[in-house]
Amino acid sequence: LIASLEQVDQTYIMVKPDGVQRGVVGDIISRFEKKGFKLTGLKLYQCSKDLAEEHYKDLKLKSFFPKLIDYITSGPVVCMAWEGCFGVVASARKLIGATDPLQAGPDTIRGDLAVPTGRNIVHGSDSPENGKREIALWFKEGELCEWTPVLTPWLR
Ligand code: 3AN
Repeated sequence: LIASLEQVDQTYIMVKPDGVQRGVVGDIISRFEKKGFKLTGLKLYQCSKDLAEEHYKDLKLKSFFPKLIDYITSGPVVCMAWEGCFGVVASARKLIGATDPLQAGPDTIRGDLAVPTGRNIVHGSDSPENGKREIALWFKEGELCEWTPVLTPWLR
């Protein structure tokens, strides 16, 4: 347990344009805060088509790819970097719920707040490697903050 607490991972979480439009940004941030993960980056951002395509490059051959890019660039998103002990990436995906919100469990973000897969309001990295890649893609140097949680140092 001690060893796994020492290994720190990062995950990139993004409230998609529908989440911003629907006013659920605070609710979504709150779920990660309450879980005990550490916020290291946060911004409201209108992304370019190029950035959206790079972010979703693994889905380039999917039939829904053009619609996905239109959706992600349709308005501002909220970009977040969250840090936690080993397991933060998978745990964040549990909080988010299944890709298809109708299959997502109750008490998950998508299960509680979304209906169609094409408007599933939030993104979360699917591996620690992609967490690093996506945070580097969406944040510039100087936009991330290293800080020590004074009140809950045992959480990480
Ligand atoms: P997740 O976001 O749960 O990791 P991925 O990586 O398979 O799921 O898909 C990335 C995004 O592509 C989804 N969040 C969703 O917005 C969109 N997407 C995935 N599958 C479909 C689909 N069948 N139809 C429309 N959009 C989809």
